[in-house]
Amino acid sequence: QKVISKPIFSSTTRSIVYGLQIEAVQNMLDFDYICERKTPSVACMVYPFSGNHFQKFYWNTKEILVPIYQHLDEAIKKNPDVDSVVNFASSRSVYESTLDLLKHPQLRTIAIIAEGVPERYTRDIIRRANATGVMIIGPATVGGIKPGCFRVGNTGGMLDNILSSKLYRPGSVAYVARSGGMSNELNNIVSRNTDGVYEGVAIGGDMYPGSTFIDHMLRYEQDPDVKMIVLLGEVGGVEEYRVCEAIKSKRITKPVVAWCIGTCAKMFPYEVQFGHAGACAAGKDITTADAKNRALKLAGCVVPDSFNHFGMAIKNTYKKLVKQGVIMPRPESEPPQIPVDYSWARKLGLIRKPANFISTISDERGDELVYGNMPISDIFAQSMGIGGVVGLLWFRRRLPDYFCQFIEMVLMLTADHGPAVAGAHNTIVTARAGKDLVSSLVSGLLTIGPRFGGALDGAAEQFTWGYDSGLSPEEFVSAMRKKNELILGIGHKVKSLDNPDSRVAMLKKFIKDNFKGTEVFDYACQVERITTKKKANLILNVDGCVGVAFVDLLRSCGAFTKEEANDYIKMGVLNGLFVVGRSIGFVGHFIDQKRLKQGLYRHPTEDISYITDENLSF
Ligand code: Q5B
Repeated sequence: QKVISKPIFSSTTRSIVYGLQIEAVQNMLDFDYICERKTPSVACMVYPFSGNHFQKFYWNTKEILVPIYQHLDEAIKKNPDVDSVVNFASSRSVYESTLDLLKHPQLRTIAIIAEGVPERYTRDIIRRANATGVMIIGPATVGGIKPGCFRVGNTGGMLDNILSSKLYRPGSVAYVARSGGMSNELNNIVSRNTDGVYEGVAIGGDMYPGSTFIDHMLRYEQDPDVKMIVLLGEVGGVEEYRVCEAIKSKRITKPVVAWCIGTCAKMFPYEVQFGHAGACAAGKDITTADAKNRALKLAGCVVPDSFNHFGMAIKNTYKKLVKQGVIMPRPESEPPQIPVDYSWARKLGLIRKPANFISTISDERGDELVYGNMPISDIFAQSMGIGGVVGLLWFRRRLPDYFCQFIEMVLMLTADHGPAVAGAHNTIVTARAGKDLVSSLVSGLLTIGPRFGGALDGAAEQFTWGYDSGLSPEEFVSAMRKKNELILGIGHKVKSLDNPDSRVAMLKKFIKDNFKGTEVFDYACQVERITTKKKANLILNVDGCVGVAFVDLLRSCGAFTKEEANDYIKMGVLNGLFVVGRSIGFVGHFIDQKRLKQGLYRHPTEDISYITDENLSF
């Protein structure tokens, strides 16, 4: 048995939280604030798996930094005012960490939260702690709470619970129970029937708790501010008998209201193991809840007939003490308000805020990723392919099969056009300058524009304008000439009537074989007949062919209204097809250069015409 008669927590208690329990620390700091503590009860945290750093917490609305130390020794050295630890280490590591904590005489109270700590380890911890007079609370507990002073981790639950049970200011009733659930119940019962909780400890549900009912009740007996004691025991173990002995030997003289839960065990035809490891009578009559309730009553405790009357028993005892003048109820004061965390308030539906972003194409929040309105498993089940995915993510709708096939055809045909084209060249030069994949890819993509690969949107717009304005192909060509503008989608550096672009031939065939309407495409082909008369390379190129075909697709496939089709043309989405397709090739060129271990590229000077100021004249 421990002989710790002094209070273990006060309004100046400072603690170390062992483990990266951010939420629990915030809960402790919120509790401190509503208790009107001057300093935070958490001095620092210890987390062996990261270097020293700071963690941000709220102190009411202000933000404060709490240090996190990698090594306990340093945390102790830097915080000489700390005497308590809330140890959140897991059942696997709690033994070692607690032995480490016990090496520091500065630490007087250690709460062990972990469940499932092997009994031989707990017993060794108890032996060592008893030898040095250290109070152990737990394992398998939330810890304890002392209103106005200190809260162990999450004891007392959410802030609204703390407020409704008035745990922000001390009352006159001290209790001891087994677990967090039981102590929460007591916080509620005590606050409804008395002037409130003075201190409450949950010793934990294991067979061998680090401190027992009697350890805390003897402390309460010594504390002049505790006017009555509440004990909530349970079936299993003999700890309650030690309380009986202490009452009989007058080591406990304050009124005790007690109850052992688990009286229903007798209704079962077999031995019942309740939720806690120690909550089992194990075939011994004296460890049943009924036997212990009888013994507690015999010893002089107020023991009700059933748990239903527990609150009333507490109330009557409290009232008697008030009548006797032992307890003088104090006027209530309002606790300071703690702002609700944004995420929590949102969850409760207390606040609303306009979103900074709106997004309509995908949603990753549920069990399954959704593109458009379609879970990705359906996309695979229906073999929608990359064309179907583009349809969902770009246009938010399911496109007809031939539309999807056309998209895939474009991506495949534009995937690469050799190392000589502007974009591939840039990617290669960048890769050879030692840059990474993304930099090399981006340097290639940045060349895509009205002259190279990025003429799809311009072509779509120009040809649609000509067609919709009712201009004949001849009138269109001369209108463009008058405007001094090149016709986008017309012309190629190497392809011509004599050296036709097979990609364009394939596209033309697909368009004619599958599209429901080909008006703008046909119009562009008529323009091509005129431009190629001027020069054989002024063909309808790959950009132009895809651009105009897409206008026809949008207008005739039945999946878009005319307005939607026109909007997409104006929006400039079609170059995206070339960007996506050609990215495949650029990545290939990057890999190729790296694989071939190509060094830095320097352009040969003989290939540059150096022009001096003297002969630079117009
Ligand atoms: N003229 C493509 O020019 C090129 C004219 C024109 C009216 C035109 C040029 C052009 C529009 C942009 C375009 C996409 C720069 C091309 C692509 C992907 C690629 C690339 C690859 C791949 C070629 C000679 C005479 C001049 C000009 C006149 C030229 N274009 N008139 N409309 N569009 N096209 N880009 O051969 O009287 O002699 O002064 O800008 O659609 O990028 O493989 O390389 O997959 O990677 O250098 O296929 O056509 O011709 O500039 O010497 O002009 O024709 O006004 O007339 P060139 P220039 P004049 S596909």
